[in-house]
Amino acid sequence: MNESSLKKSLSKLKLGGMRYFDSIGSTNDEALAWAASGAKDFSLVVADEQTQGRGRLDRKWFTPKGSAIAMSLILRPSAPMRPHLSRTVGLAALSLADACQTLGLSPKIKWPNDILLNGRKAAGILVETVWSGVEADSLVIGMGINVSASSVPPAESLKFPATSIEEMLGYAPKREEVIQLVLNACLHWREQMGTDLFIQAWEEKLAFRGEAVQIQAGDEETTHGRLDGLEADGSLRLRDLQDHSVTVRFGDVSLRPAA
Ligand code: BT5
Repeated sequence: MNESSLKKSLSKLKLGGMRYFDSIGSTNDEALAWAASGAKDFSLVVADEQTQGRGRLDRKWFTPKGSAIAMSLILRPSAPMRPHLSRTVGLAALSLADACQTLGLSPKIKWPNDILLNGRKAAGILVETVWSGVEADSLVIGMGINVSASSVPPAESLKFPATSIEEMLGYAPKREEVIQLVLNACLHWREQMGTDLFIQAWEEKLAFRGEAVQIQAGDEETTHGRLDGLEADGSLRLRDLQDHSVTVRFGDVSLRPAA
């Protein structure tokens, strides 16, 4: 992938703008700065390599040269989208899942922000907001996708096992084609963001649905329960051991199958 092959693949999409980097610290940092200085809706930052790629809570995200996708999409929320901004991570997850499915894979969404292939993490999402007072001026959807096998970090550096599209498909698709699939799916799901169908589609793709899981949120005690589904705002719903409904909100949450 290079700037011109990417531009060619995305030529039919109405992007607000595009910035491509052979190497960058973090595409989310670039997109946040661009959004704050007036980037148009649906502008895209893509890099071949990230040297300071970030996950949640500034955890490191590994994007070695020539093997992965690091992209950040800037959305300026329209009036109908505004009441549903808490669903933005779902928009990203459904877009990534659709792209994987089009490639012939069977993705699952590990709530809130991971895409699993065969139970292993193949992509991560980091949504960040540019605020204007109390209003969200724009959203930056950062997506990191392991395309080639060489994008997968060493197992000993990970808390959750990882994989790549190549490991699952037997070949590495062109990264610019994967980006095109993700953006097309995003255009579709963005229009549906306020609908019940959106929540249903998101719910259907959840990993561990109906299974026993444990949730660790920050320093709080671990919650044990069965993964039930999603609330209207995209929060996760569990049934605890007493069969009570428990809502888990977004944040520093890690979801695991029950030990
Ligand atoms: C995430 O965080 O999964 C969000 C990752 C978002 C990355 C994109 S790339 C484009 C944009 N620019 C950025 O700077 N970021 C976004 P979290 O759930 O906190 O998971 C982070 C953890 O995933 C790390 O602590 C590692 O254990 C693991 N990890 C790091 N690199 C990985 C990779 N390439 N594949 C699988 N797991 C990885």
